[in-house]
Amino acid sequence: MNVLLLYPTWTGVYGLFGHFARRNSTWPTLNLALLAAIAERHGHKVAILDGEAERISLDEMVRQAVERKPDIIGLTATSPFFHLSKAVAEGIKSVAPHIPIAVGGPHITIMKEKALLPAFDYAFIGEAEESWPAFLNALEEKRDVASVAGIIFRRDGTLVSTGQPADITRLDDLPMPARHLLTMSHYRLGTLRGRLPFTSIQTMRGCPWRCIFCASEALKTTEMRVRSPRSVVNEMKSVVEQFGTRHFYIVDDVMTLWKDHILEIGELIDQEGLQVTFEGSTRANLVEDEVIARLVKSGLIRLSFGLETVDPEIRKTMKKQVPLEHYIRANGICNKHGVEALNSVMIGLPGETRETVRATLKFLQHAREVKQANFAIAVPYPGTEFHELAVKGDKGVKLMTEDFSEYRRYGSAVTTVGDLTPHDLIDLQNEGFVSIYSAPWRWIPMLQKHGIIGGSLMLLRVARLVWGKLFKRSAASTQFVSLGDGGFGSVPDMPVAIDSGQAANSPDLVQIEPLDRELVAPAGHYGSPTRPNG
Ligand code: B12
Ligand code: SF4
Repeated sequence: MNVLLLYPTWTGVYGLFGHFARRNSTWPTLNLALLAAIAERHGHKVAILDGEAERISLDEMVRQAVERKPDIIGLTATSPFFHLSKAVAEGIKSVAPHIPIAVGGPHITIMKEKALLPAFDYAFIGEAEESWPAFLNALEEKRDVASVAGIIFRRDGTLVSTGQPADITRLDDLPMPARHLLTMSHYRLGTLRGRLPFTSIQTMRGCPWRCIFCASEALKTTEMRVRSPRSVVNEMKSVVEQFGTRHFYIVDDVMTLWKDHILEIGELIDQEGLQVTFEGSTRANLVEDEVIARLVKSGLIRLSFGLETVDPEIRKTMKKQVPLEHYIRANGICNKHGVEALNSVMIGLPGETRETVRATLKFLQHAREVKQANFAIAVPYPGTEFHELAVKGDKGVKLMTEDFSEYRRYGSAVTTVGDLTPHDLIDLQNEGFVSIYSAPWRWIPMLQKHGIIGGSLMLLRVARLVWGKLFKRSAASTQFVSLGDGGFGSVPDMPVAIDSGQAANSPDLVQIEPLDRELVAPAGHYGSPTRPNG
């Protein structure tokens, strides 16, 4: 079968700043590359059209897709960009209605039948490493696809759902993502060391926590699976040899969850003599001095953590379970070892008021260890507890729209929170940006990361916001977004350099709240059942 996988360009919705966001960081589509490798393993001929990397508009993507005459097309979708996959599918169907179109990804897993719009023929639920090849083989052999678990499709006008797909337990058995189908030179990530050619890599799946703004439960990510460090480092080695790419973004939800795991990866990188750098995202309570010191030797250059808010009540409600003090300490550890630390902050969680937002900003102004932060508006993505609260209007949060294309984090808000309207939230986001970013001594790292043109645009943004404030124009009417950095789940983000001063003394750490259940490490790798680090 000729399989064509499409990744529609998405930063376009952010306008001119989206252009610079993409210039600063362009990500490979890891899921489609993995599904492509699996299809190739089963003897299918696969191509990937990455609209984001190749700078292909939606219309052009439709044209090229139809011209290639594939036997089946596959699209992926997150909630805020589902409308783009839908637009591409509709475009294709309008000129080539006979080409079957499948869609998968987090949005489909969460929305299920509701996502099977007329332009799509098949919707894939959950992890598709088994269902995808089984489906392709059935289609090719003209067998009934109803025998494949994990899909939804229409038959004689009614929806057929084949239930949950098989659990993917043995990550080591999966092939390496088919990066040879991507133009690897297009993928770059802005860091303080420049725009590094990079690729993403996954070393484990899952996260045991259940923050209310994260779709962890709906995506079943609380089921932990882990790859062997050997297979991870083999993949890194092959990427270096095949493509010369030496920077890796580890897409694990919590990169330092099991320290033995990540330390062993570091150990093997060293044993192999791989000259690589890597980064990832974690929780501040899982940042330990010795671990970071060790990982830096193997190439760790950046860590991201979600600080979110300083308000104690909101922190309780959001269920992140990381005491605030850990952020000061984690940033301090990163600074000490020369690791770039990105802190993400959220505005608009349940309980938010002007005062709580300003308290967070004040904290950031005084937390001298924190050098970079970005300000996102909290979005109640479907499948999250936050979404449920907002739909019901609980805890002072009310959902204003179910139009997911508005579910961006920058220059767009979809809830009211207490007295704060969506416009107030956008105003506060801009105010936060100005408050932190107008200090000239914070501009150096920004220029370092975004270059002269990108940096100037940022300064222009600050100037326009200040101008808007001076002349009492609503900042919400100028819907700016910030330049991309590529921190975890946060593009386009503008990391804000907050301070370049000396680290202050960290307060004593308080004990981390325990998980409400025992966490068992996946069998075979790390000995007896264990709790995560921290
Ligand atoms: C790395 C990452 C990013 C990176 C890279 C994205 C990329 N190009 O690959 C960046 C930083 C760019 C990013 C951006 C965003 N992200 Co993000 N991201 C992730 C993260 C951490 C890992 C994704 C990944 O590679 N997983 C590994 C692959 C193998 O798994 P997978 O993508 O789920 O794919 C499997 C199935 O879904 C299915 N599948 C997927 N597509 C298809 C297609 C077909 C045809 C089939 C058959 C099957 C199928 O099969 C795959 C194999 O099992 C996830 C969290 C997570 N743990 O997954 C969040 C996550 C996907 N991101 C999320 C969000 C919200 C965003 C943003 C909207 C943030 C923003 N800026 O506003 C943007 C959206 C970008 C976009 N184009 O859609 C949410 C999505 C929630 C939702 N309701 O859709 C997630 C789930 C985080 C969370 N827990 O809430 N993200
Ligand atoms: S936000 Fe991070 S820690 Fe919280 S549930 Fe999601 S992945 Fe886990």
